[in-house]
Amino acid sequence: MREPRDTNTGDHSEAMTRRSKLLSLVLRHSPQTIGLQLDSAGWANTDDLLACLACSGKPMSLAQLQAVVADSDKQRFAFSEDGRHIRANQGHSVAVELQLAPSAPPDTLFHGTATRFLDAILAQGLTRQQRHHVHLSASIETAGAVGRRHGKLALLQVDAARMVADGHVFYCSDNGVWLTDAVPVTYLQQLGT
Ligand code: HQG
Repeated sequence: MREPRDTNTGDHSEAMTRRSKLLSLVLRHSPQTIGLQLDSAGWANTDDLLACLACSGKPMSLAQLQAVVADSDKQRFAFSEDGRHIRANQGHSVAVELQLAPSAPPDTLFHGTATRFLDAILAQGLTRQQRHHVHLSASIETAGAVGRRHGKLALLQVDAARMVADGHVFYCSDNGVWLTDAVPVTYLQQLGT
C-alpha cells in the first residue's frame, strides 16, 4: 500500500491525519479550545494558529501545517494568497460567513447517508444538522464515501435542476462540495446501493 510521506517533514500519514483532525477541530468547530480567534469569514492568522497550538501543548511547525493543507485528500483547508491566513473550506459548526457566491449546480447531485437516518430524512427532507448547510456531491462515489462514515450506506439522488427552477440557492465550496440550506423531500429519490 502506498504510504504517503511528506518530503519536507518526513512524516507518515498517521501523523498527518492526526494534524488534519486537530485543524478541523480548531478551524471548524472549537477555536477556543486553543485560544484562537477566527474572523467572520473563518480565517485565522497563520502565526496566531501556530502560536496557539504551541501554547496548548500541540506544537506544529509551519512546514507540517503546509503539508497538511497541501495533502488533505479533500482540500479541507486553504491559505489566503499571501499565506498569512488559513481557514477550513467548509464544514464549520461555528458561526462563519464563508462568502461563497451562489453557483449553478449540475442537474443531479447525490447525498450519502446511513440507513438509520432514512425514515427521518424521507419525512423531513435533508436538513443541515450541526453544519451550516446540507452537503451534496456531484459524484455517487463521493456521496458513498460520505455516507459510509455514518454506518450502512443509503444513497439519495437530488433533483438539483428542479430545486434551482423552484428558487433554491446552491453554493460550491472551494473544495467542490455543493451546499444548500435544505433539500425538501419532493426533490429526493432513494437509489439502490
Ligand atoms: C443526516 C465530510 C436525520 C445526513 C464529508 C448526515 C462531507 C439527517 C448527517 C461533510 C437529516 C449529518 C458533511 C434529517 C440530514 N434527519 N438525519 N432530517 N438530514 N441528516 O457529517 O453530509 O471529512 O454533518 O444525511 O465529506 O455526512 O468533514 O454531514 O448523515 O462533505 O471534511 O445527518 O463532512 O467532510 O452528518 O458530511 P454530517 P455529511 P469532512
